[in-house]
Amino acid sequence: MAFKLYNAPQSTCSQRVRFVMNAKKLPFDEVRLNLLAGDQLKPDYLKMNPNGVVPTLDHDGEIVIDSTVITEYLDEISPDESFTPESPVERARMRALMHFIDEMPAPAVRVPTFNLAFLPSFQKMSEKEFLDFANSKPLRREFMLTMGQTGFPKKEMDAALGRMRRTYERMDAEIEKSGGPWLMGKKLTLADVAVMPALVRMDDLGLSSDWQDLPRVVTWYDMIRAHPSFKPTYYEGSLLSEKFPHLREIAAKSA
Ligand SMILES: N[C@@H](CCC(=O)N[C@@H](CS)C(=O)NCC(=O)O)C(=O)O
Repeated sequence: MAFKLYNAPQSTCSQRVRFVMNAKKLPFDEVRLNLLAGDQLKPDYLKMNPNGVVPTLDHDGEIVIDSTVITEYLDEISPDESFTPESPVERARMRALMHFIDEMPAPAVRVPTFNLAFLPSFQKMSEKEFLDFANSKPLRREFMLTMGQTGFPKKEMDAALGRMRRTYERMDAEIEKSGGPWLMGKKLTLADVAVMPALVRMDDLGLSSDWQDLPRVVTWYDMIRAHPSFKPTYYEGSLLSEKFPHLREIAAKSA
C-alpha cells in the first residue's frame, strides 16, 4: 500500500491524520502545502480536493478527503491497531463525538488562530489581493470575508473561547462517564485524535489555562502528549509558535 498525504505541518486537520498514520505505522510520503501562498487553491489540487483545504490522502491512486473521514478510512483498511470500538453502539457514540468536535472546537479554534497568527500576512496584502484570495476559497470564503483585514472583533474572539471552554467541559463529562482516561474509556479512539489538535493549538497560543481547573482533561492532555505517535506527528515546524514566536504573549493578553 502506498500513501501520499497532501497536508500542512501546522494544520490541525492534517495533524489528526498524521497521528493515526504514525500510530498505525503506515509509511507515507508527505507533500507539504503552503496554505498562505494558496497551494491548496491550485487547479491540480482542486481536482483532488474541490474544497480547497488540506488534508487529502492518495492511497494507491484513490483519493480520500476530509480528516475525520480519512482517519475512519485508515482504521477500516488497516484494522490491526484499531482506534474504533467494536460494538456498533459504541461506534455510533464515537462518531457522534467526532461530529460534535467538527462542529464546536474545530471551527472555534480558527478564530484565535487567524486573528493572532495569520492576520498580519493578510494585512500586508492590498484590499484587492485580499478579496481575490478570499473569494478563491471554495469552503472558507465567508470566513475570510467576515475576518477581513482588520480581524475578528473581540465579541467573536470571546464567543470562540466560550465554545472552546464548552468543549473542555464536554470532554470532562465524557471522561467522567466512561471512567477514562480517554474520552470513551480505557482505549484511545478516533474521537480523542479528532479533538487533540484543538487543545494543542490553544496551548500553543498560550491559552491552556482555560482547562486547568478540569483535572480529568489535564490528565488526558498529558497522556496524549506522552503517546509515542505524538512527537512524530508534531515534528519541528508543526507549532505556530515556532513560526510566530510572539504568539504566546499576544494570546495571553487578549484572553
Ligand atoms: N473538514 C475539513 C476541514 C479542512 C480544513 O479546514 N483545513 C484547513 C487547515 S486545518 C485548510 O486547509 N485551510 C486552508 C484555507 O483556509 O484556505 C477536514 O477536516 O479535512
